Amino acid sequence: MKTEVNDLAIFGGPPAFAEKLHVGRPNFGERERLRERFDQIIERRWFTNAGPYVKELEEKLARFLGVKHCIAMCNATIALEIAIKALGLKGEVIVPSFTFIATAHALQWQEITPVFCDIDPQTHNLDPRRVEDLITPRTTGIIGVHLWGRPCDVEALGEIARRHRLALLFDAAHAFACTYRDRMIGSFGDAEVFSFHATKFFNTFEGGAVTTDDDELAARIRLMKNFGFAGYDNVIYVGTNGKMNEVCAAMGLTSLESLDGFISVNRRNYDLYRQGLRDLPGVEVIDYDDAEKNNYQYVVLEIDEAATRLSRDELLNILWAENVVARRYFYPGCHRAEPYRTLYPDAGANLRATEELAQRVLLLPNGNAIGEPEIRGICDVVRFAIAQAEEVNLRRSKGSQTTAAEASV
Ligand code: T4K
Repeated sequence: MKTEVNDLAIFGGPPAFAEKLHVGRPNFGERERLRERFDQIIERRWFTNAGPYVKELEEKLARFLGVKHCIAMCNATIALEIAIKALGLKGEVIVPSFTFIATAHALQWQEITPVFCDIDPQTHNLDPRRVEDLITPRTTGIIGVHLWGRPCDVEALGEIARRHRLALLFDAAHAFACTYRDRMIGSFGDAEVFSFHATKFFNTFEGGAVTTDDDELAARIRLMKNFGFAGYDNVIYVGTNGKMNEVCAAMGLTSLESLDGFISVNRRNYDLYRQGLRDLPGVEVIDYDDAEKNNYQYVVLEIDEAATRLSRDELLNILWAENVVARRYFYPGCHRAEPYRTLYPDAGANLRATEELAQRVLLLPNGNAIGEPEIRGICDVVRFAIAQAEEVNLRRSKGSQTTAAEASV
């Protein structure tokens, strides 16, 4: 327990945790089931290319999500690229800047211009009122991101897309097992893309999927993720290699069996954070709508420096020194990363909510790698640091210590 400012690790005190606590520590299910499946893969000598585990995973995911087609892929970035190409997007596509860089890169990679749109500061998702202002004759589509698993305004975006005859794709990387108006995310828009990366609540080591109710689109995507092969020696389409392998599918099937457990651990942890940080002025833990299904994977704080008197970045430094590797997803916003900041140096002028949020957001560890003692310890550090804000700022302005952020993680 820290009682004076010198106890903070940033000022030389012992860190609150002996081991680093990461935001993205992977969840995993039954080890024995996974081993059995690995043995099966070796026995069968079928390692990739639409193997039996991939097919089983696709079927189970499609059923779980209530969607006609699920095409498993090697990761969500390739899945996004393929979905974008299969939808025939070109010219300009409207996307949020407040997202992981892959959403923008999947367009730029194909020489499509990502047109960055501001978010609604309440939901952190695309603001449909701003989307319409950005549509030009070159616009071919909209990509909404269900950030933190909280659904976009699917209805408003769908209505805009229909009226302007634009494709509508959702980056659902965070939104596996979440609902919008009681319906599973996965069958909205023309297609949706999930990430099953190790850091995601449901993971396949690396992986992703495109889901859609559109038969033709699904057939095109299946071809594209397999070099365009329609059978041995028969290439009928341009394609790439987006295939998921059997090891990843085995992990996916095993993770799927523990899904309810992952959600209840995340939910319990999320509630503990909310309790631990309750009534702390200037610190808000973002809400999930309890009327919907959520995976509670992301514990997202918004830090209002005017109230805490401690900046988000100073709090980050303090936490890192204590071995809590909190993250600033998605600082500084795609528009401030290369190549976008060079290509569109003035983009920030239209992205006020994005720029403000990027200064406030801080994510804390969740998942089945951490539990109650760690969460109580993290909340104690946050409370203590904020209570000592004045003293911390004074010392830091004298520049007596290096920052944790300067040290490598
Ligand atoms: N769209 C959105 C909205 C996304 O958020 C993402 C990915 C994508 C698309 C693209 O999906 P993928 O192509 O990746 O399927 C991480 C993830 O790498 C990335 O998948 C994720 N979003 C993003 C939000 O977070 P980084 O670069 O911040 O962190 P990373 O991968 O180094 O992991 C974070 C921490 O987790 C590490 O410091 C340590 C811990 N960790 C990580 C791995 C991989 C572990 O403890 N064990 C592990 O195996 O991007």
